[in-house]
Amino acid sequence: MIRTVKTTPYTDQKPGTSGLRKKVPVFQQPNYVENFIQSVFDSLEAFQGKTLVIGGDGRFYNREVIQKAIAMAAANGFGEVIVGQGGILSTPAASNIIRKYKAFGGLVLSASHNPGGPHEDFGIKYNISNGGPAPEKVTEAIFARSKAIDSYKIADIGQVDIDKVGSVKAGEMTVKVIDPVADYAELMESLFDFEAIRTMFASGFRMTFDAMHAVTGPYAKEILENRLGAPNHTAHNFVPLPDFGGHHPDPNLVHAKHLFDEMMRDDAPDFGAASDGDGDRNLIIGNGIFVTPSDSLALLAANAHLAPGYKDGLKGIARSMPTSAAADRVAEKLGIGIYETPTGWKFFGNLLDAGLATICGEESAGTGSDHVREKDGLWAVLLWLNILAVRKESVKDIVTKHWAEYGRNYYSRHDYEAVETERANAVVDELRARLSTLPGTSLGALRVAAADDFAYHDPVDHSESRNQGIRIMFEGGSRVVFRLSGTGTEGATLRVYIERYEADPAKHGLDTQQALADLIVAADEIAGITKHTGRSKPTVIT
Ligand code: VG1
Ligand code: CO
Repeated sequence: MIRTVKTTPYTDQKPGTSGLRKKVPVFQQPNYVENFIQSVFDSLEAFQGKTLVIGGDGRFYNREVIQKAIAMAAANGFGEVIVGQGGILSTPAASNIIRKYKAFGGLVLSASHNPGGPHEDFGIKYNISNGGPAPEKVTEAIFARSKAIDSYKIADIGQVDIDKVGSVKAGEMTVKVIDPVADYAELMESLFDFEAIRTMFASGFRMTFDAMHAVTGPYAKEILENRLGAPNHTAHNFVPLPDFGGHHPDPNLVHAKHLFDEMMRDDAPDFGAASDGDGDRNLIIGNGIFVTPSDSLALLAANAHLAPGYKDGLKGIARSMPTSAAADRVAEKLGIGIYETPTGWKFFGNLLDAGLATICGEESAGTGSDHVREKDGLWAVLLWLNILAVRKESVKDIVTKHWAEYGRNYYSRHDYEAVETERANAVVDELRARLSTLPGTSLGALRVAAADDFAYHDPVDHSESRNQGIRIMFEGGSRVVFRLSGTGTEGATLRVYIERYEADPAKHGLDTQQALADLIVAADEIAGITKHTGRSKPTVIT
């Protein structure tokens, strides 16, 4: 039986950088989830009888929301739901399923790298038929609808068994429960030289992978250990837990510090990697060297042709604006296009669909390609492994040779988390007001060459996205960028991105924070971070 239930709108269901993210108790308010899902469905057209993919990263509240989503999909007229067994689908796997089975779209349940548990974070994101996050036009329509919604539709179908692979009926609709890993593993085999990687492992190559008790555990076990022959125990923390074992499933130098420490030891393995809550981010550390995500993007682009899936070369590279310009130099050398987009994977979709870019990346540990329409943590790890298997050099050698050839972009991001929203807004508003007066001014030895608030003109659909981050460019190519996070759930997070280019190989061995020291001081001076936020140092440095 289909019921139409009366409801009243919530005013805060505005999707951010990557879907709607809130604390679990917010999602647990009466009809909160239902309102949002109905707002998504109401913003779509002509999905009757079509397929909806549903999956999540296994965090607390995942199963409850999946049951609601299935019952609402049935009531709203979808013909079929494809759901990962146990409600599990990594974000890139969900993107693949949408594309492979030509679904109308998908609901991806995740708050990514944010912690999980009864008092932590949850999230819902809608992906369109290309497998990618809904573009701004759609998320704006969803938000508008959520402010006016007065009812939702739900089918009384009881609990659907999502733990057994196979098909069941939910009213008129079919629910197909699939193995979350198989299709994804097959896709990876089609892109990379598994034989070469197997040979490398067989000859003693040592790797450590931290799944952080998040969604990539089952994927890493199957692909790295079962299919590529890496020794048992290569994947750590591989059982997904609803609270990620009480940790932040964020693969950065703070939350995966143990991995960094292990990789800096004399007897470190050859290769260390980790992924985040929903499996779309990656951390890459070689024996004795951390590879910044911006460098990793550049390196992967420069070497991608060594993997079978990219042997014909790249069409272009896209990076988010705050990501370092290391990839630009690679694009230049390859004679291919380089695109600079606002933060968030949704802006890459059009470039990938139009065949303008093949590889995309963000400084926040996201890299991916046109194989799906999301960033993809294990994909980046496997491309690295493929490159290592072909080049037969250490990560450190590959990175230092890359710097010698292209120069090094020293890069770091400083986050000030959970700042009072008004204080964080004050930083940005004040900066914005001063933009036109900054060029020509000096801070110590640094002279401001240009300053603006980044705006993006999409070359494919010609949409405009304004106010995407404040850029202060210095003479000589250094820059600092300021923007507010669109994924946090507590106050505001101010992100400061700092970059300096160094062409001289004799100066490539500096400590990153030291190499950026004058820019860090300048950033605080220009933006008055300490003055406005009362913070004397960042919460997280990556
Ligand atoms: C952050 C990152 C951004 C990334 C987004 C989603 O957004 O900076 O690069 O695309 O998270 O990634 P923000 O607005 O907080 O800076 V994930 O792995 O959280 O889906
Ligand atoms: Co993520």
